[in-house]
Amino acid sequence: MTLLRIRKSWQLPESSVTPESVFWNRRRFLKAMGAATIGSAGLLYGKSLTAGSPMMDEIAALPRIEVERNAKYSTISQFTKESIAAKYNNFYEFSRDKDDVWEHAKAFKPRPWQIEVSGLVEKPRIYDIDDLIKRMPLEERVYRFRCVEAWAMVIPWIGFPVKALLDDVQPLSNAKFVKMTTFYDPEVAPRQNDGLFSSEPWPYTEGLTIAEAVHELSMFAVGIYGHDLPKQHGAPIRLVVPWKYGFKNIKSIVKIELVENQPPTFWNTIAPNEYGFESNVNPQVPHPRWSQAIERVLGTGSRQRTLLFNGYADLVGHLYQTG
Ligand SMILES: Nc1nc2c(c(=O)[nH]1)N[C@H]1C(S)=C(S)[C@@H](COP(=O)(O)O)O[C@H]1N2
Ligand SMILES: [Mo]
Repeated sequence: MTLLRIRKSWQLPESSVTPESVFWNRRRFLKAMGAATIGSAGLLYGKSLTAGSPMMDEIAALPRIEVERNAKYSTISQFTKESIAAKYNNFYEFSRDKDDVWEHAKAFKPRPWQIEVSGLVEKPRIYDIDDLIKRMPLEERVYRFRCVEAWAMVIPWIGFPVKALLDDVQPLSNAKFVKMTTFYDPEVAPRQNDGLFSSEPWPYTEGLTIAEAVHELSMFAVGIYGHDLPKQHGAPIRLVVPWKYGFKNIKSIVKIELVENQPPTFWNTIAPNEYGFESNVNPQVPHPRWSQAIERVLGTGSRQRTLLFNGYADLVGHLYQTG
């Protein structure tokens, strides 16, 4: 297979990634400068990556978040350039293309924002997003990300474990699944109501088993690359489950429900044979229309072998052992 340039796991070519040292030097610099000047320094940081890009200008204006990186979950030292990740989005509420989601999301307002956590819990609650963020233990984690369409990237997320939120509401013993729902507002997300695909069950929903949800890798992200989530990545809060295909990582969540039965989900409802509820990354289980054995690394010309559970088999494998 001479077509494929298989690299050792996640050794990306220099041209396509921001070396960690550059990122961290900038952030230490920001921290040293103190809160008062972080805004303008943040602008510099964004602009220096892609000067003159309107999309990066928007990102540079987002509030910065200063948190520690959790080394246990951040074993990859180089990640995808932000200017690439922020312009290659799946967010069907706004567009079926990837490079213009950020433009179509202009009318979308991620503040004020509330999240309802309810269903089979001891203490149902409605959180204001900023209260929730203050309450939860924020940290940074550099995770692999793998879309079912066979492209991959590496992202520095900022967020907190799903388990921390569930502990706050105390699931009842008969709760078996966590169902999550995206906002529904066709006025700002016209694709939710364009009638083109009557089979699309808006709003977008996803779900996990309780065991998956409380797994140490599962997190709710509220930031990325050292700042608030841009709209195209699912502001103000989205799920990140790095061993599953991208579509499980539901964006812009307004409701989290603990339920007894496996909930219907967006893609599983549209095409159950193509998008299973579990949908763990697995090179040996092809999508019905393409192989999953090889993945394309965003922003590089290179391809590499897909890893079982997207490289997290040592951490999640026990969840799926049978017999
Ligand atoms: N609400 C909602 N969440 C969503 C999607 C979507 O269309 N709507 N797309 C999913 C898919 S297919 C992928 S690959 C990831 C992409 O996340 P990113 O754009 O932040 O990389 O979001 C997932 N979450
Ligand atoms: Mo995806």
